[in-house]
Amino acid sequence: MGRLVVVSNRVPSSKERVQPAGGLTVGLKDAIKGEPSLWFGWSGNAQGKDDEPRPVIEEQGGTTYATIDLTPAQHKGFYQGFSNGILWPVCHYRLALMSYSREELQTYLEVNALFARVLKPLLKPDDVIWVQDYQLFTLGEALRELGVRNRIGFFLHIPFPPPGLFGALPGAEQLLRAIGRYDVIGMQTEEDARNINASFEPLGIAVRAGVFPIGIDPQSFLRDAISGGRSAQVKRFDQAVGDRPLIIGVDRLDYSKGLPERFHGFDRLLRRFPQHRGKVSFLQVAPVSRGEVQQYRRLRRELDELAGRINGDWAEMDWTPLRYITRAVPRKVLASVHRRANIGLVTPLRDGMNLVAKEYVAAQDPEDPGVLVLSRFAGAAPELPDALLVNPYDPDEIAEALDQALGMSLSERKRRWSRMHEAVTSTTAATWARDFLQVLRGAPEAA
Ligand code: ADQ
Repeated sequence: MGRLVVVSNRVPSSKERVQPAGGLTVGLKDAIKGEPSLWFGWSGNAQGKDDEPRPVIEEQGGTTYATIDLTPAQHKGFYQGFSNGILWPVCHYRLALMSYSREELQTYLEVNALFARVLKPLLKPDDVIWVQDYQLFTLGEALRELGVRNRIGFFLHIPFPPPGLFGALPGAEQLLRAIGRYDVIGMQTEEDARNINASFEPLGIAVRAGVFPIGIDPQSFLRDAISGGRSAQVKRFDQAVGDRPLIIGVDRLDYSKGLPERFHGFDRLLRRFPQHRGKVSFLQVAPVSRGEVQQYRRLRRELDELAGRINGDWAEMDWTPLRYITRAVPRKVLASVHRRANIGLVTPLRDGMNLVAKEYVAAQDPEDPGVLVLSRFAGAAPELPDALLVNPYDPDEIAEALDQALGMSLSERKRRWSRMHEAVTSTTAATWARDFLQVLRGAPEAA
């Protein structure tokens, strides 16, 4: 069997290779374990020179990592500009947040072509190539144009919007034709697959996207949730919260995650259901991400103001309603706070999957599980119908679900949790990678 070649925009740093943080790295680490593999992509360094880059090659844990630096102009146009400032909002159904620039599209195409040129000499004839995510829509086509005949698969971690919405992006047709050159295309949900297939149809693109929902490693998250409880940070937190009910939210600080609406939802809970005042607290961890993009800076200001207002309105001398942290928190600490929390509050306006929802379920104590309040627009929602599903745009609906969760009987909590737990342990990071690679390896060779 040939090697597995993974290509993603960012290659995990040597620390992340040992202790992966996000879903993509966890899932892929599992996939590359025990088979010869190569992982290729950007090093994370944006101070590269203008000459054609030479990849830096490292071996670690049986995998070869090959990385290149980007120049400041490539980083700005390809990564910050076209990927995060244009494709990200469009794919999350937020056309009005896109700031389109033809130059940035050009840089995006150039960096994808550059990836292809640097990768090609590293390939062997029987390798299978698995390309990850929206930064690399056109990499497969660029490889084909260089004469690469290997099987090439593509997985999209974020949503794919309906054809009319994606079609409003200038250059959409060019991107769709490029995506259509992959041998296997994977999406998170049925809805995403329907949307991209409907975009392919009028262009006569024959390939059809399939559904491969990503998951977590539930056993390892549960272990972290249990062992994290012994840390001093968690003990201090437990003391501060006491036996009051706790709501937890964990997200990158991103406008797709519905954070202002969620804060308003918590505010409505306290306004409309006074029995919870002075009791329930809400911990939101939201590490700043993409701080250089204007929309993200604006969101941060909005949340700072809202958090201040909510605490100003409701706090008492001995009770802080909202704890809001914009720094990263160690994974074990987070896992153990998930276990302690009575409610996991996950309300993205749109999300490819949302692994936090699955992590919350995995971390629970089966004898006294908490309740998941989940947006119906998260990719995880169709897999977790036993969560309390809400429309994340409606703070009143969020408040009502929180009130319902706070009053839910132990038997109902157990019933809902055990079905969710079944879903989280049957679709994991490992099954995601295994299922995708099985289809890719079985695909006919490029003509
Ligand atoms: P993200 O948008 O990053 O991922 P998510 O799926 O929730 O969203 O994954 C985030 C990961 O980072 C989780 O494992 C979470 O625990 C971790 N994390 C978040 N905040 C953290 C913090 N403060 N400290 C430590 N860890 C933190 C994208 C898509 C998703 C899709 C994934 C995987 O947007 O929809 O589910 O890829 O495909």
